[in-house]
Amino acid sequence: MLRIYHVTGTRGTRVIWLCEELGVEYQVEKIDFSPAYRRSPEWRALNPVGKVPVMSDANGTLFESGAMVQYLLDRNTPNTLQPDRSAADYGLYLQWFWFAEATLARPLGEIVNHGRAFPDEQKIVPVVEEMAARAVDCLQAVADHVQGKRFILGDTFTAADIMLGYSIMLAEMLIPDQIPQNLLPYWQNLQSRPALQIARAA
Ligand SMILES: N[C@@H](CCC(=O)N[C@@H](CS)C(=O)NCC(=O)O)C(=O)O
Repeated sequence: MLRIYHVTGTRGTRVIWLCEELGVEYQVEKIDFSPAYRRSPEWRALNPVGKVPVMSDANGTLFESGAMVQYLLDRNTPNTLQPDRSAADYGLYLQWFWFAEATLARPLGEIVNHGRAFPDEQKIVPVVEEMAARAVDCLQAVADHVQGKRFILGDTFTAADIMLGYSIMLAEMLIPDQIPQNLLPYWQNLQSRPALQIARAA
């Protein structure tokens, strides 16, 4: 059985969303998100850097959400959630898939980390503002690319939308007033998917 170790609202949302879209069976194991538990030997045995999510199956354990998504895509073929490797838009698909976590989620993660590490009076406001500005640049790049399209590759929903969708969800939580207006139709379109609604509630 596929197990997804998860905390509501965190990156395991991507993995649950994908399983729902693909019809893959899974079990959610809710974990204690306290720093103390995430530092415990029990949790570090599953995720050596103390983060979530973790996914396990008969083959072993993974602790990087994009790798989990890619693994599930490759192990559950045929599926329609990634273009064929020979397709013209395969490179574009890879770009947005990776961009979601490597470039867009990075400054957002720094805002979260800064908030956790420094209490209000120690917060360095220009640092947070700089990270927000970097995230907005990324959101704008997504918004510009999806203008006039339903999904990042056009009419076809792919796992790149799942990767991006979670990062946009994170941006909405952290910098709600700075989401570019022309990103909203795409984001609303993603939010209308039942699979995302199930994943957000999990
Ligand atoms: N690149 C990793 C990032 C994992 C990550 O940062 N997870 C967050 C929750 S969504 C976390 O556990 N944060 C706690 C911390 O960094 O202390 C992934 O995509 O799995």
